[in-house]
Amino acid sequence: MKQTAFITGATSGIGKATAEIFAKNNIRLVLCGRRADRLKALQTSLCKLTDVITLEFDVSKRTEVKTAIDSLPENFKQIDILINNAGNAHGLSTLQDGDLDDWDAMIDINVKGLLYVSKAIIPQMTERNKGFIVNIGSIAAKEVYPNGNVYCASKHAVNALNKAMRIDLHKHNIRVAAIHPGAVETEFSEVRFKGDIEKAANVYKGYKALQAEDIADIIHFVITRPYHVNIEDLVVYSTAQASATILNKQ
Ligand code: NDP
Ligand code: 8X3
Repeated sequence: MKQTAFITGATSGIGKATAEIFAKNNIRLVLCGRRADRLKALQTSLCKLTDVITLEFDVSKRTEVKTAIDSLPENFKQIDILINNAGNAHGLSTLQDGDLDDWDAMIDINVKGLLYVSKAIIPQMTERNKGFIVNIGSIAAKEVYPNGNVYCASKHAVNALNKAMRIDLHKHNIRVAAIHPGAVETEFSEVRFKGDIEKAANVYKGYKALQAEDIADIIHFVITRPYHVNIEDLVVYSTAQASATILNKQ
């Protein structure tokens, strides 16, 4: 029987690339995000390869999450693979100069959003004693770098929740994995710098950054190991990066 994956943040970057590799490998897809036009476009291109449905909701809005997941048609209610990927950084400044709305957004989306989606999907996994949850953390989940403060805190929380899921769910035969990328060239920096394209582009200049497809490929590797194998935690850098702050820029 074909597996079904539920991917948050499928409209861009890592989530979109994951949807594409999953579709090529015959995995049925529930694609989520707030931008309906992008969800539609992705559905139109991937439905040639696999069954695809889309859910437009904001992960940080509790009732939206529940209503969207409850609305899944009967033949899409069994989720075999949950990819908790939706997330972003908002701003890059010292704590004393931080913007409270940015802090709320990062904590609400990266932490509470991941929890709301997981809480809605886990019960059908524990009931079946089967499932896979992949949490997209970050090198910011492992290190705190200058001006990263609240984003790093939100990703440290993802790291903690990944461990908590392992502890709580392994007895239900559910696999849980976290992938922690260094810099990946996506829309991430455009969001962090609030649409300042030039500032965002600078982040990826002077070296070959990871691409969304590199992470998608690793996610696909992780979910296709034999069922008794659980890769719990992976840090992935480009060859040019050695820590959150050490980059071999030319
Ligand atoms: P992108 O900005 O390209 O993609 C972010 C995705 O998250 C979009 O699809 C966006 O969809 C979705 N999203 C954001 N906020 C919400 C929300 N409130 N509700 C629902 N969906 C939301 O960035 P990446 O692909 O790079 O980021 C994916 C994940 O990888 C994030 O968790 C990020 O923290 C993490 N990461 C990124 C790294 C990088 O350097 N790029 C490195 C390490 C980790 P929409 O706007 O349509 O809602
Ligand atoms: C994204 C990578 O180093 O900008 O999580 O925090 S970094």
